[in-house]
Amino acid sequence: MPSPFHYAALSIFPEMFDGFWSTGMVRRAIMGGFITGKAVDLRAFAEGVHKVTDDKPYGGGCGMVMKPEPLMKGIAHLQSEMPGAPVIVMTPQGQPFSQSLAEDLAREKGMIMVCGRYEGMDERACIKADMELSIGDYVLTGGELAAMVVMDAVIRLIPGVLGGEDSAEKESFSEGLIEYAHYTRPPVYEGMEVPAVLLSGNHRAIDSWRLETSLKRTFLKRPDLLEDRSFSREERSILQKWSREIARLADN
Ligand code: 6GU
Repeated sequence: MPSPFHYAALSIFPEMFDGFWSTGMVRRAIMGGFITGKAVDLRAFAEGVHKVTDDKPYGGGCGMVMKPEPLMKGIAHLQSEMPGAPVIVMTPQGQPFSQSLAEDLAREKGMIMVCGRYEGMDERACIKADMELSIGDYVLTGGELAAMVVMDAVIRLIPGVLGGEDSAEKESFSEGLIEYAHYTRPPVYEGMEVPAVLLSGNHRAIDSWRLETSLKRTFLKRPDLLEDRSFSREERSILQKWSREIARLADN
């Protein structure tokens, strides 16, 4: 058994992570000894009776700023527990998160997720960051949900976690196409039939039907994903078949 990967979040709302650690595949990854996960209360690193983690911005303006000292102490504490783990600051100004970044991060021995709140963190605490990440162009009330999104995408890629070894790899965005359509029993539901090829037992025919529907769905729903794709021979021949079919219809 290889040693587990360690995931930690630094937050003023550590309880937000309770459901994340205790549910589904992340729970199984922890139970199976593949990973450890914890959320650490930023307030534990704050000074004084009131354990204040935020303060008014210099220069005025509305909103509050996260004080640098608790962030620095919290990060240093987690780094001493998890040597070598990258410090990832969650902020809407960060680099856009993607499947390819998830694949890179799944090779690290763990991650320290720093979750900002309020209007942001004191700039001087950001120097500790190895990476700043955003999960998209919209503003959340804090980095916690974003940190869970990133950890979720990374943890499912850790060898052994998914069970079916290659099942994470095979899926849509890693291959650059939208996933093919899935069906399970019953064979007819409210008059809608499962495509016959899936019941045929012909695995070559099933694979090529899946590739064709995957390509079709991508072409219709996310044509941008096909723009820079280097198509396989089989994909190219599917596109040429469509092209002939469309030309035939247009010539009618
Ligand atoms: Cl990482 N944080 C916040 N507060 N909002 C976001 C985000 C992060 N990513 C997208 N929106």
